[in-house]
Amino acid sequence: MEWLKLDLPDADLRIAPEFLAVDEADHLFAHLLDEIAWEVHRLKIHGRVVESPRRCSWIGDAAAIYTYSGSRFAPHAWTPTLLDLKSRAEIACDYAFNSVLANWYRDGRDAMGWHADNEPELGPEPLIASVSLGAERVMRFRRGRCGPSQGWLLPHGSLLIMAGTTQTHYQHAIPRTTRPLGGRINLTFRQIHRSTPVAPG
Ligand SMILES: O=C(O)CCC(=O)C(=O)O
Ligand SMILES: [Mn+2]
Repeated sequence: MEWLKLDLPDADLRIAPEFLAVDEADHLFAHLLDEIAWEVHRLKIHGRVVESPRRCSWIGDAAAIYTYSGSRFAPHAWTPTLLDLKSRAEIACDYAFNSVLANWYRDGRDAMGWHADNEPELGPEPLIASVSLGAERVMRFRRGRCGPSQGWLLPHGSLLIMAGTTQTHYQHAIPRTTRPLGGRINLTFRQIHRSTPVAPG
């Protein structure tokens, strides 16, 4: 499997464009569309509750409780398909995962806003393995909250690793596009080290 390094200072970004063969990626896309319990996540952004502009599902080991964008998510159980893909991502990355955030972008209007995956339960230098299936979308990175941004296309069947200090120095986003596009599923495998304590009261 060939890895390409994406050139950003103080980040560790590597992509295997052909992690999955096209036929397998096609099959997985169709299968996961059905198999995953897709939901609208309610997120707190700048103090306002908003609905995720895409469908999501938090899946993993029972203890892998994740708090992001002000909401706490208890995991759905692993499916056989996702467990198999997790093992293959673990071998490719030489890292262990206990959870995955699945996102389904139904078309170019679905998106993900600027953020860093820097929640405390991910640890200081998380390694996140991101598998993309379906329509190619651009993922943009910017230094801090307002640096100039740079984008890469994430191909069908690719595996992107975000590691080291990537989340410390950069934010990333999947912007909306008016290009007529089909659906895309993205799976970010993560290791949750401990759940965030529940606030008293
Ligand atoms: O859809 C993607 O490629 C990125 C998803 C992402 O950034 C996330 O799940 O935190
Ligand atoms: Mn992210």
